[in-house]
Amino acid sequence: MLKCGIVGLPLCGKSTVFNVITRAGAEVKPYASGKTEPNRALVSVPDARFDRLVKIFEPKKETPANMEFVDLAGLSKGAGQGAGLGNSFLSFAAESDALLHVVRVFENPGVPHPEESIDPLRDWKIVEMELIYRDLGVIENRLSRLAAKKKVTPEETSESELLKKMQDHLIEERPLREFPLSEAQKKALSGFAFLTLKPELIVLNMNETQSENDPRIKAVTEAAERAGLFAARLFGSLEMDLAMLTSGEQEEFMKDLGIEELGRDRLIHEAYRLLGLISFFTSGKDEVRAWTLLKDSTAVDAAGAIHSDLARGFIRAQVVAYDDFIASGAGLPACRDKGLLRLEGKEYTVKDGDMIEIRFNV
Ligand SMILES: Nc1nc2c(ncn2[C@@H]2O[C@H](COP(=O)(O)OP(=O)(O)OP(=O)(O)O)[C@@H](O)[C@H]2O)c(=O)[nH]1
Ligand SMILES: [Mg+2]
Repeated sequence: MLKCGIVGLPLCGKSTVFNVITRAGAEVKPYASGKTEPNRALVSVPDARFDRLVKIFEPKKETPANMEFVDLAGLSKGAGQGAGLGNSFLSFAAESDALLHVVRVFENPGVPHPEESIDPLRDWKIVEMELIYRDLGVIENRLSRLAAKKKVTPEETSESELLKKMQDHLIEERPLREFPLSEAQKKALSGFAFLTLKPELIVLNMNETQSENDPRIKAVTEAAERAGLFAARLFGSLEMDLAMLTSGEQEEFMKDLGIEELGRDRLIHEAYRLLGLISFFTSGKDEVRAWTLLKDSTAVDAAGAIHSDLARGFIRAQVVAYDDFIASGAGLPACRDKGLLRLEGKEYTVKDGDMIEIRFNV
């Protein structure tokens, strides 16, 4: 399951955004150990194709795609070099597939700001720097370990050459997202869980009284665009209040305020799209289920998302595109007759909307 970690400065509204996103049917389970574990919750991703498959198969069980959101402690300056509570939470960020970066825009005299003024562009950069420092630390550790080795393999030599280039890049205060890496290199580096390589969605947490023409909002939005990132706007507190109302009350409230779509739905969709996520489906009489993968994942990744046994014993994936399935009258035999039902190998790149059945042997 894909995990999205929520990062940001202390008191920028991370928990508020977490509550906005995870309210409906989401189970917030604080871990037994208490404060040292972040809040986690599952959110189901709305998908019309999934709803249609449920109608067609009438399964005993239906399981929409889920994403896990993890609400982390605030990152203070220096967290990337080991300071503050935020540091231990960076390891939870490292576990995440994607980051939701909350930036405070709202004015609220009752809520202190760690930097003592409202400046979203500055705040965004502070946190980006902490993420950069943390990645730098990971690289330095690895390089000194490699340097201490008596014998290095050719692979290790090329690894340390690459890491040194990445190190120079980070020292220039640039995220690894902007460092040219092939897919194969990214895969080889995945064990390092570099934070600045993760897809990131910025959430500007505003008051409903603030205008999007506010120069501070423009400044951070433009800087994000230059970095290839998107900054979504959200009325954090207002949306959290809305979440407490019944749906009838919600509608009325939204009409009064002239809001068409809940920020929550927009944000989940935005996160899904921007993070480059795709869905594939498994369907039958027992269960119709939607699964989430990162774009460019292979058939083995899909198998592994279902169960590690399926990845280990993978033989073939039987695949039909959702659109083909619907167009042929929603029957697998018809798809087979038309040659739309394919058998794919390990390296097959899964497409959004693929209906997949894994053949395996363990
Ligand atoms: N006016 C206003 N207040 C907000 C908004 N979002 C959050 N707050 C307030 O800011 C305070 C901090 O919000 P949280 O969501 O707890 O912030 P956080 O980032 O999780 O804080 P830490 O986990 O302590 O770092 C709370 O008192 C919120 O009510 C907003 O959009 N508008
Ligand atoms: Mg919090």
